[in-house]
Amino acid sequence: MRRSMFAVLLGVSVVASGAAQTQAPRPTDPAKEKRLAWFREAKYGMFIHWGLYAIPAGEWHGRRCLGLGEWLMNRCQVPVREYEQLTTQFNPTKFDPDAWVQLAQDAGMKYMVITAKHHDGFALFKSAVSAYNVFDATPYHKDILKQLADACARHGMRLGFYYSQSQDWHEPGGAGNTWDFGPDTAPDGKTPLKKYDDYLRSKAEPQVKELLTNYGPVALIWFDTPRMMTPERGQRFADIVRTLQPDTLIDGRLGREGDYRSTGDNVIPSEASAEAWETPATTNDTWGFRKDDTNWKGPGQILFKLIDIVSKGGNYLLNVGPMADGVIPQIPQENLRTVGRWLKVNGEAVYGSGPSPFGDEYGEWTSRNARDVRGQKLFLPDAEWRATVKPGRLFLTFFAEPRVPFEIPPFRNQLLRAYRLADKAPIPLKTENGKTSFDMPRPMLDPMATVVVVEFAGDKIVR
Ligand code: H79
Repeated sequence: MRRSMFAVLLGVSVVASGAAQTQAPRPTDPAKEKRLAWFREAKYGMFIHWGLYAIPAGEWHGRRCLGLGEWLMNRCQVPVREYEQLTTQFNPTKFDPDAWVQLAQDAGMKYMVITAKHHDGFALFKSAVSAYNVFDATPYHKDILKQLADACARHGMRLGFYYSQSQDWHEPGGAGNTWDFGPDTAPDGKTPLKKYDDYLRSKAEPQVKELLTNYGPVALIWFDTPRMMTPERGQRFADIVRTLQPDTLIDGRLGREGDYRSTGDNVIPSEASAEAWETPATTNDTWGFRKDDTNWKGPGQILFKLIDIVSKGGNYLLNVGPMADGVIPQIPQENLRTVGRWLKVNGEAVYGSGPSPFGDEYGEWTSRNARDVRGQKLFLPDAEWRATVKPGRLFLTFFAEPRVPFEIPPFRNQLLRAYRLADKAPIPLKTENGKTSFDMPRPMLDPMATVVVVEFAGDKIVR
């Protein structure tokens, strides 16, 4: 059942103007598509950035280190020997893995991805490869990943691991630590000045093996910032993953092609695409906890981004940054649960749904000569409504009351009926001059977002 539905979803043609349309269709790899089936259904996952950096939380000995919380060691140029001292303070007595998984489930998230090792090099798991890990180096003396993996198994939640394969500021051979170990490369930007392959072979590769051996099924490995990675180096990691767990997905930042495309951090593309992709994103302006960052995205913003992404064929991997004691800050918890309550009622528009058969609703490219900071033509987004599809059903999610009447963009299939998803209240369709429209009952049932389902004849929309 699951697979046949997936096949139908794949058949949905993606209508997108501009760049996406000019891309040649990629040859499909059946093994890859099979691995991706759950991912394409899931749509929404929880990212967790947690590590030693949650202790200083953006401040080093009274000095603020601006930027991302997990980048503190880099931004304040903290020497390895000093930063390592944080291990003596890592003792998250309030860490409750079941509570984290429960939050993800309440939020409507279908997978979780946690930082097994971030750029600072500290492992949240017991490792025979390096003693710089939570089990061997801290008074807590327990394996975080093992506890979370067990909780995920108990609750039927998929779990993936973020692993910084290239940057490792703790190791002389790893990329990134210029303040202790000098520049990574010669001025040509390519020739390593460090024993980079020794680091890969002695730490990164064997630790990835540990992750794929000791924690049960691993949904995905989330590699990041492939500095100095070449296709050959990337292939060594891919071989480890495929050999140990052939179903584990590889994200888009390994340095060799992955199973899906990762956008830039917090970047949502302007248009749909048929290939699998994922946006990693923050709930405030940092990944790792910072005590001074209270710029939380509200539930309405989070929900819009989720639906926007799903309507473009992607997944939303939304981050939380637990505090040093193991507790996820209350405000994002509440915001995620608010979105989760909406998904309990309206989840059919999201899980397993394909991208919009239209595309004009995303907005339009400016007709003027305005450019963004990267010199790209400006896209002027619209945020009134988004469309997602399942066989025979079109979901129109409204974030604001539509102009009355709302005109359904034309397609050939016969329209059967329309109703509000939340309470199944019928919505009369009016057809005039070949154009079908409806009046959204006012006020909108749910001002955050209200879904209208339009049933049509046939499985997929033909325009
Ligand atoms: O794990 C999260 C980030 O830490 C990681 N990717 C997400 C998922 C990431 N690594 N690198 N980057 C993101 C790009 C980093 C850019 C910056 Fe900086 C870090 C801007 C400010 C701090 C590097 C240091 C560039 C300027 C200063």
